[in-house]
Amino acid sequence: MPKAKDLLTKRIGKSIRDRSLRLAVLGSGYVGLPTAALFADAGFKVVALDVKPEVINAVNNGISPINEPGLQELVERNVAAGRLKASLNSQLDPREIDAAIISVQTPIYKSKKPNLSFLKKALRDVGRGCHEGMLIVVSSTVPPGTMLNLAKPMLEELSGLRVESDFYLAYVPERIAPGRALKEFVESPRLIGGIGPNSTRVASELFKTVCREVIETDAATAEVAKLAENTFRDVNIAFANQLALICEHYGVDVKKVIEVANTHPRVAIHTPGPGVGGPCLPKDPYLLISGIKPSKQDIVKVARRINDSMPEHVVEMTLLALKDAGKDVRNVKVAVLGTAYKADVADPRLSPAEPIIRRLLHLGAKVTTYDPHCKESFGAEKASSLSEAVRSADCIITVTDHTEFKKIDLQMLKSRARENAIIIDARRVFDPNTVKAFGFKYYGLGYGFKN
Ligand code: SAJ
Repeated sequence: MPKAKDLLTKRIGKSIRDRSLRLAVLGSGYVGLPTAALFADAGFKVVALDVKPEVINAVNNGISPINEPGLQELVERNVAAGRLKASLNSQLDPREIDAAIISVQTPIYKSKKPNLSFLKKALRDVGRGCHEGMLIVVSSTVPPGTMLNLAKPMLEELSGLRVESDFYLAYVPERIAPGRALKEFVESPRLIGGIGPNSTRVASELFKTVCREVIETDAATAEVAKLAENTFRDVNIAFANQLALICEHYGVDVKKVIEVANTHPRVAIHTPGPGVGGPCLPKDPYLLISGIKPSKQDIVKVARRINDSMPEHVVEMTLLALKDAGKDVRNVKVAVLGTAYKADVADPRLSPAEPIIRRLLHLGAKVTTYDPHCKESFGAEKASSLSEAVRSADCIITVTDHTEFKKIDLQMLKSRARENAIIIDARRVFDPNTVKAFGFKYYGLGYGFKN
């Protein structure tokens, strides 16, 4: 006769295959809502939970509150089909669901230590009704050891059940980049880190219904791997940024340096810029090192410091350029192009534009922003068009590499901006020689002042 735990595994496996499994996604943000919508589209009945009534209302009216390519259609279709609905967290009855995916934010405090309060609250909400055969997945980015030392004991204590024999628990980190979230959710291999083999197997079955490829591992490995991915990127960008400063010193163009260095088969240097923003890279490296003894030789912290110093470097470049042009920062109009944290997204979270704009405002400059996607202006004046933003500008700073900025009509720029206007190309969207031929003074990040 099969053991009770095998029957449980079989039961949930069958409910995944025949789509009768009822799923709740806790946290309907940039990751949670795409998750809920994609599982609904795969045929499951999904409830997307959030604490914000405006998010719930929007989703239940078939409207995506998040600007993500393809998400609006997906939400609309699945709400209309009755597979997707949204509800307040407080209305969650875990006994009415068979699986939960936790996608709440895990920010850091000012001290750079992890703030797990949202995760704990979500675990409590699910744990108090956790029942036999249930699958609980944590998708939020967490410090190493969180699944074993926090999620498992909390859920076992709240439910009185044992993980692996009575219910299933897995860490399945997200790897989606805003702007390409739906495509990457489906196409990027998904790490499945169960607390034990049963949990891995069940979580794998669920994610295989949406993701093209799953990679089975254990929870602790998945936790560290997720943080390693983003930290690797942050460290690589920090190296590119330091290289940019070195190139400025020698009057060499970092763009050309990276282009030729990257022809080496084992070299892949990232792109320097005015700073590293967004909800993940500025935070995840701190989660990676949050549990270990501080060390003097810490590449992770140094990289963070380098990347955090880039906005100030852009301000210094601007001040130097203004000084060279004999202009006083208090009497100039600066046009900042781009407030989103990266190209072609509307998201302003931790954008390097913020410290740059606030510092220039503090120094007395008149700052006007223009961003074709992002509404934020960080206290500066907001122009409704590019041409309005650059009108009578003494200085133009490119902070985000939106596609639109790479196609700027330099003739228009020339006719709208002041005579001899300065371009601070912090994202290197322009060709320096073309810009100079139009009569602008050009200062590029990693391009140098001597060029
Ligand atoms: N940036 C550079 N130079 C580069 C690449 C990026 O300066 O060469 C800057 C961007 O402009 C931006 C910041 O870094 O300000 C972060 O952008 P990003 O594209 O590196 O990352 P995110 O935050 O949009 O998404 C990352 C992704 N992680 C990796 O690529 C390893 C994504 O796959 C993750 O799912 C996401 O973090 C997350 O949520 O963890």
